[in-house]
Amino acid sequence: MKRIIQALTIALVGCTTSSVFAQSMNVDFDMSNEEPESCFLPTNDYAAAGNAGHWNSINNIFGEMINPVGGLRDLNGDTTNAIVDYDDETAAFCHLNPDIVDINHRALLSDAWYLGYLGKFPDVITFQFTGLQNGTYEVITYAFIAEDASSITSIDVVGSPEGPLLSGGEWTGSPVEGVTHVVHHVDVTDGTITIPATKIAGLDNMVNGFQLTLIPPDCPADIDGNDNDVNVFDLLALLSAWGTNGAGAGIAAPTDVVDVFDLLGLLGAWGQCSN
Ligand SMILES: [Ca+2]
Ligand SMILES: [Ca+2]
Ligand SMILES: [Ca+2]
Ligand SMILES: [Ca+2]
Repeated sequence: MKRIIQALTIALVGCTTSSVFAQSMNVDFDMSNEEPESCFLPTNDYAAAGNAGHWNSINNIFGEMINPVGGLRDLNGDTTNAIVDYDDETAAFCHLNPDIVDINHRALLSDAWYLGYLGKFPDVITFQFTGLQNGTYEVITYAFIAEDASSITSIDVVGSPEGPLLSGGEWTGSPVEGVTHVVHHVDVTDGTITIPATKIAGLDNMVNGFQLTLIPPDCPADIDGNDNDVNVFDLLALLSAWGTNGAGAGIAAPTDVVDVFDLLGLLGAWGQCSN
């Protein structure tokens, strides 16, 4: 066994692993470029209701949604192929929410794309992410206006099991599901997530931003690096733990020992993990 591991290790010189699921991202519809004294971009340590990490500032020039040069950045700040856009004529605004004291909550929730303002803007706006890596995503949509607890917005994520969900109500000091935001899940097969937002009640309605999380598939054979890829590194980890209760023992029963059934399970799952 040792010799096999040594041979495989030698064969691997020059190979590197890479994280293939680095496509989780935070998006703030953000007017900090135009009104820096009132509106801000959240800091990277701000998780809101999702994950902390880089926040993309998506601003507005004459109704055009302006994405970062090269595409949206993931939570690490690395460029992805994804962009976000919308389908209608509206605008983004900055407005002060004196009730929202926390600077990062304010940074996310005080600037937004408007819909349904006294008929000035459409009652339905559809946002769309394109160029995403395929997989299962959790989608958090912020649709909240602190000044108007009667403002209710319906958010749908096309293809999600949850369907349309309502967002709106009283500010309580922190993000609350169903008040400041809603949570959907969706399987992405063509790189696209489509999110219609509909005014239900209130004077004006706002969509403040999004958090997308690519959910890693359940992949018990991915025992090395948790990179959602079953490859020779996982095989090496399994062989290193042969006969013990170490890495790979749980791929196949009996789950307290790494044996040939685990090896067969790993080989059967070879390649990219998928849902
Ligand atoms: Ca902002
Ligand atoms: Ca915002
Ligand atoms: Ca792996
Ligand atoms: Ca086993």
